Amino acid sequence: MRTDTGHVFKLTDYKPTDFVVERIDLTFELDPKATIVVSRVILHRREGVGTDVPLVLDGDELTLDSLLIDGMEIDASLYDATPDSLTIRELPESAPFEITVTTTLSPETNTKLMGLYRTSGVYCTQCESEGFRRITYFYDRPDVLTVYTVTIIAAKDDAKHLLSNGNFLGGGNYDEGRHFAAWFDPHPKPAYLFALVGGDLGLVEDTFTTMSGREVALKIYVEHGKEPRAAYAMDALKRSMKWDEDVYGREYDLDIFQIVAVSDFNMGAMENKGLNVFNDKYVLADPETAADADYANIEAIIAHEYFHNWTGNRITCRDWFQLCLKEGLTVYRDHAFSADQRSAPVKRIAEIRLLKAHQFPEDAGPLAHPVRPETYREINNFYTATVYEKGSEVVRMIRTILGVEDFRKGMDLYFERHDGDAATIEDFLACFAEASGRDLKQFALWYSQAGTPSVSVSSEWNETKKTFKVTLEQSLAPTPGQSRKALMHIPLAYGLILPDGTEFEGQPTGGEASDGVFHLTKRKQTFSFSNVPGRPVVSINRGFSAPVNIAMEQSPEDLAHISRHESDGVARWQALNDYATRHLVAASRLARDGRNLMPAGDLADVLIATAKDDTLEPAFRAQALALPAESDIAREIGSNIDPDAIHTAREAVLAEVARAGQEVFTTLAASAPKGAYSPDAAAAGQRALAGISMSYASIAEATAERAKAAFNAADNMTVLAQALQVLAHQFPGSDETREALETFRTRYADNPLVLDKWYSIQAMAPGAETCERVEELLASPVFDHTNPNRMRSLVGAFTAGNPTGFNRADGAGYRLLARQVVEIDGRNPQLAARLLTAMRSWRSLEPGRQEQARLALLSIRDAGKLSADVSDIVERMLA
Ligand code: 0A1
Ligand code: ZN
Repeated sequence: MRTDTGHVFKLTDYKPTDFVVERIDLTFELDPKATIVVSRVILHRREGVGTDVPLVLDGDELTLDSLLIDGMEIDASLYDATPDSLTIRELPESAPFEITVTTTLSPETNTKLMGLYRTSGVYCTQCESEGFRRITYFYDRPDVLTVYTVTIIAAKDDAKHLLSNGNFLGGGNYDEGRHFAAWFDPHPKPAYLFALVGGDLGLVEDTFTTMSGREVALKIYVEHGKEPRAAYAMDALKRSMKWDEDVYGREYDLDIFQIVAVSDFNMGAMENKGLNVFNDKYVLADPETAADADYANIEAIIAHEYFHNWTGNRITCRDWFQLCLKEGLTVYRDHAFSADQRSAPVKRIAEIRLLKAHQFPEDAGPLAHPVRPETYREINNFYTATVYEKGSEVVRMIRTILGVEDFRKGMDLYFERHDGDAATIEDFLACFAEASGRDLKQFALWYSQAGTPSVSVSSEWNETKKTFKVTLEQSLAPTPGQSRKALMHIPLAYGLILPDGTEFEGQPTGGEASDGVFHLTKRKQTFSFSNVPGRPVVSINRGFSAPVNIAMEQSPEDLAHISRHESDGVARWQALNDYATRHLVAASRLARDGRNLMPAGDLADVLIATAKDDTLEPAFRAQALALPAESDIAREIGSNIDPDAIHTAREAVLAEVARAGQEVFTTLAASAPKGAYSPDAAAAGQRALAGISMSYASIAEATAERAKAAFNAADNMTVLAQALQVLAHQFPGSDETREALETFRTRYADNPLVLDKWYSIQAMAPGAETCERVEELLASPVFDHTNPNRMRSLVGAFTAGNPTGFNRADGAGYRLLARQVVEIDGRNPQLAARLLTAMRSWRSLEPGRQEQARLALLSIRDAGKLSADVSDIVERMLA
């Protein structure tokens, strides 16, 4: 294991390499225990670098079998090889030279799933961020771009398909039942985009004709027998390719695009040039095994990886500090794609929910970091909601500030100027500044300052003068390593809704406000409107134009006015959600103090009216009915959190809404589309509305019968999983629930991805007892501890999706996680570190739980040999 060296990498230390790589030729002789890798690299000394400077290449757990320079052995005194590096001295002054490095790997025992490993009999690689150095000694950094030629040799019966990046050069038979394939990728790339796959796989093929008329072969490789389940992914791929041409004018650039689905993968997927490797969860779908959310995820992730071909691969990052350059931008692009394919407001609502659920707590806790971090100890710990989701929000704000046209001009300039480069955030911003003539210096703080800004909003209506003033004031709390913050440029979209429900169109004075956006650039600014016919209600941060917390005293009547008249669906949902959140926070406080809760009749009325309003699309109504989660309420409360009180309050409100709207919910519960299943957004929206209504109706009836009947009658996974969840969460211990869980388990015993839903639903069942149930499931001989999807579906779902169970007052939930983290760390540090981040908000708990959490964190810290990944997280959490 690479244990923690404590070394801190700094953005300001960036320096180009001493040697320039001209090309690399790799040969792999695949074998489960002893794969031989021969790497021939041509390099030359960079101009101005002294002849006394050695070549220092990266390694990780490597042993050097042999080293040749220009085909000749060299004296042992001229090089040093350690597991982490290869240093070669006395290399030519300026002429190019070739080094030949041979290493031997054991893919079968590579449990970290970084570098070359085996999963279900398939050889596969994962090189981002620093996996290539586990294959051979090389400059494993994103600013070293070169062309790759790859030859793969393997026993035919061990690996029938031999794949790598770029275009296929040729292949054929070799000796003793072996064969080979050779690939050449003409596009210079960094090592993290290298990929190799070898295995006997099922293949789904199609073609795509690009806008310039080139035909591209599309191939998706999956386990044999699962080919029909790749049809939706293929369709999503073709739609993504077309969308990038239509919206950004970006065309695919190789003759072939390949996707391979594997069952052991640390993340969602990886954008290796021309050869994407996917977690099979994000490729495989059919109505019987995948729910609507799975289809939507597949569509989004296929698009995300495909879009990386331009934002990430053609233009890559200079160093890992710039990760958001490719990730934030590509998330922004995949969000826009999904919005175009589905309902834009519903997609935006889901994004806001996700951002607030994952990124806001990160920004408010010990793991807070800027969108572009300035230091790191372990880069794998920076594939975060901040880099990805907030990174996307920052790009979205650039679009808001510039407007659609100038934004597109900036993107065009970026593609034109930096194609083939390893670029920085400064390069990216300069393109937008130049294309629009706007100064983005203050805006750039979004990349360097961590934390979620707060904006307090107050307003003043003068009935006699008919003036209306909106005062905005920004603040940003200190975050780790950043005690003082500078003032930000915050673009806040707004609307002034008049008493008759129409919108006031006048322009304010007091600062820049164009196209319905206040540009808050000072600490405090007042925007004044005159000739306003009647007292308006402000709808602020419409569509969540800036990722900030808004503090505003708004009466329930004003919020109801917005939610009735807002023309923008997202803003309408925001008003409703704010209203519900405020109620739930107040109710939770009463529950904590053991007092009676106030009635929820007004809230219930608004929700039921929305549920009934068939001028609104069903998916929107389903979103409106989904009350803020317990974790959302906890985040709003902020400190001294008692998860049990929140649960009690939320359940009581749910029950009150359910009883008040029983009739409506009963009708809507039967409104799911009939006939053959289709994953399209409209049908999925209808199922979502029917599903949540079924859940309310069941709560009102206080029996498991309705959910059990839905379970028995279900002819697709969306309805089946929804019914199982209602049973397990609302009626635990009932006969119906026991029976349904058993039916589900036996029906899908051979389908691990579906069984993951069974694990997650049980792990998220509220209440202290779930902790024991999770332990029991973990101890089951059929549970595969080495597979990341299994671990996430059980341990991840429990820790991140079950506030009462995980935060059990006696600390048993924290101890469970601590034991798992230490155990997993020995095999797969990345996974262990990621699971541990579930404890990032531990300091906002009430004192008793805080102490239990602290003890659990200390037990990890003192557990002995920890990976760099886990030790980095645990140290930051305890700091
Ligand atoms: N670049 C990928 C995410 C990714 C990062 C690291 C990995 O290593 C295990 C794998 C994938 C993306 O954004 O999709
Ligand atoms: Zn990505």
